[in-house]
Amino acid sequence: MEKTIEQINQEALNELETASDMESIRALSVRYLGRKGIITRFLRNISKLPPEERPIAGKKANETKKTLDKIFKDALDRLETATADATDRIDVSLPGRMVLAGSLHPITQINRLICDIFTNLGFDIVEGPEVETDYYNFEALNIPKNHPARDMQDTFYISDNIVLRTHTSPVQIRTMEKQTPPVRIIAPGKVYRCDSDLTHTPMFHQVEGLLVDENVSFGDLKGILTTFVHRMFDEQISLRFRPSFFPFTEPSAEVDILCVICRGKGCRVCSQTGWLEVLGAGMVHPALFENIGYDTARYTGFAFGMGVERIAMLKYGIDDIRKYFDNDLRFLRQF
Ligand code: 2NM
Repeated sequence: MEKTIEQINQEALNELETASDMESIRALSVRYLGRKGIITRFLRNISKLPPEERPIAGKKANETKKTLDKIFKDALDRLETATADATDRIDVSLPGRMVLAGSLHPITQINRLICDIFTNLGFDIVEGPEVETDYYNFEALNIPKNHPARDMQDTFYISDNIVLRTHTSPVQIRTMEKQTPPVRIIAPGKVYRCDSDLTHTPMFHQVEGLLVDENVSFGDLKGILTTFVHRMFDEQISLRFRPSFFPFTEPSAEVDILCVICRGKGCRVCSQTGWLEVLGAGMVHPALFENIGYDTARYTGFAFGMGVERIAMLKYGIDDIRKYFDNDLRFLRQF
């Protein structure tokens, strides 16, 4: 015996109960209402019924088809909004996403600190080319043709006459050529030397300073450098000026500070001397002024130079300069 339309309707509703996803509801809709669906077939078979039953059976079947269609569509709609709700809702219990903040490289930080100290003392910052001529890197600085610093072992040569600057002094020469005294400048920047070990890298950073005016004395130099060292390291730290030699200054000195590690007792960092070298300095050699055309009877000046990596190593107690160039975040994040 054929199923009644009521039975078919009930079966469809029962099946809908167990359909949990949109895919199975759509399949159900096709199975009952599709072109070859159960209800569609039922409607076609109505013509086989006795004529007096046809109108009522047809009416009931069409009504069932309409209500089932609506029930399926509603069920699909409900599922759709439920899924959309779940995706769009903000889960306030989720942990936040960390914003990763970068930071300045320790060498950049120390370089800026050095520049800040000298600009506060009235010095201007000047920059110049890293590829230099033999004249500006050596000749104008009174470094003679046979000087070991000119050796291929120490200097990167681009060609016979062109080098990577081995110090930032060429910047000071270029500035003096353009400017009459008073000159009060510092020259920060990258410099290059054929050298690589625990305390040397082929590229490092320097800050050099120059002050030229009438009546500039070694006492002025001592005052400026003492103030610098006190602001950079410690207001109490002792300094000593030790005689030295540079081709571009006369007299020349190296500046030591009492070892920041052992406070003078002697340790591995200061090689048991109790002192650490932080700067080179001196009174500008008159030969430089003659090269530039400054009146040596009227003007005197002092100059100094320091390695930024070395200052940073002493300030932070780092024993291997290469740590600054490894880009190991475990190292860099400490600054
Ligand atoms: C040093 C030590 C002593 C220096 C000299 C000059 C210049 F170009 F003006 F003459 N600039 N820097 C100088 C003097 C640098 O570094 C250890």
